[in-house]
Amino acid sequence: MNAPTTAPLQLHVPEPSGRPGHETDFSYLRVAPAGQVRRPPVDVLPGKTSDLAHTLIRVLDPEGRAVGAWVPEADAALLRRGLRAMMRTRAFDARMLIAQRQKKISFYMQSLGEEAIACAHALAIEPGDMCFPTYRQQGLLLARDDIPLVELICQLMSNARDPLRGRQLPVMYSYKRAGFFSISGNLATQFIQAVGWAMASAIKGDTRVASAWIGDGSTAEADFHTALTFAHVYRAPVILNVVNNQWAISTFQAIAGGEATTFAARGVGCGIASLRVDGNDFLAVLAASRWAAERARRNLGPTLIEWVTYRAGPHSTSDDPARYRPADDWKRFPLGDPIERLKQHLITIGAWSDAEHEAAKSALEAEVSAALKEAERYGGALIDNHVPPIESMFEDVYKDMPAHLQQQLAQARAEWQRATAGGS
Ligand SMILES: Cc1ncc(C[n+]2csc(CCOP(=O)(O)OP(=O)(O)O)c2C)c(N)n1
Ligand SMILES: [Mg+2]
Repeated sequence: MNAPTTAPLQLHVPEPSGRPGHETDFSYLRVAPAGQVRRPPVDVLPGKTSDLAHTLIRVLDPEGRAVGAWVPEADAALLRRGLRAMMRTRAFDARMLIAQRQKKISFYMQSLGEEAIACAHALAIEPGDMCFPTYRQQGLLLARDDIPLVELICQLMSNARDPLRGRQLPVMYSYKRAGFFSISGNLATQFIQAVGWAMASAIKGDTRVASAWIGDGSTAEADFHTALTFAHVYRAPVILNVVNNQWAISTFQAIAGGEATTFAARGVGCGIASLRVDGNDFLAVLAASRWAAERARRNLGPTLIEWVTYRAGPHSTSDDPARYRPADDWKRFPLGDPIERLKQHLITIGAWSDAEHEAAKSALEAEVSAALKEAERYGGALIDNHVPPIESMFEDVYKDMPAHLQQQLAQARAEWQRATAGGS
């Protein structure tokens, strides 16, 4: 007897629900109304957070009111500070994008549309905690008053005042004093580094916690899964942030596994308490970040948070999103614009006005322009062909330069002199 016929096997290849010229259907997002999701105590067992990993924690309702169990304690002064941090980040990004187009800097990456995540998180962690950011968390630095804008721009220009002395790509900052670990371009390395740092903090009996950052696309890297295993097994004091901005350059988040389940659900599967949060809701980000930081600091273990947001700009200055998604996607994104939403909330509670908003916007734009002007005075790789001294290739690796590097430095100096003298 013949076996019953079956259809040929085929693979499922996820596709975005929108493409250029055809609107995105955002119903795939699994959005919950504001105020609907429960807030468990911070010592909840990880396995009991499964529902929180499949829904969406939101605080701000469509009218700008803060509702539900996740409303954080935050006075108007703190919220105005948060709004200013987001506006400053956006003003900085916008001006640096223009500077790249003007060929003052070679490369830039914006965080347009995602500002609430880093800016609110910065207000939820403590001095001494260490973030392991990707290139899209500049808000962690711009939310602070102790990192001069001029210095950031000098890094972008690789000029004489670049604190990293031209050794890092533009935007790959490093600020130990601000708890901002050197950015690595190798995606997902942040996760294993952060978990290792958090484990070391616990081994030393310290009180500082780590915060790891990764994008939706990068969760497909093995490092992500290795980090979850170590964080779970040793209950490392770490916050595991997954920024799901829907895109990894031109690849839709479903290709990294966001279609049949959520990124937050990865955490629960690994025995890690997990939340899925509206990343464009400043109050929700503040509340969830505090919840996770408290768990880490009280030695209750790691928390994974999926921040749902939208990468409103191109991936970088080298990308053209009009080729792979509808141009008006961000305007139609159901979670809106984080700045507009917090502004509306502050106006609703009588702590802000349109006039104050416009004045703050102009002042921040002026601050960024003045900083750019000053940074330009120190030259730059594209402005005056600034080349760092050859010694800088050999310095800062060892405390005392070993003999073999001293020899190589002498040789490099001699060859550099010959090459530059030989041109005439
Ligand atoms: C290990 C590794 N693979 C590939 C790249 C190239 N790359 C740089 S950014 C990027 C997309 C990352 O997307 P996602 O993780 O979603 O972060 P997003 O840019 O959206 O913030 C890729 C593939 C890289 N830098 N490192
Ligand atoms: Mg992404």
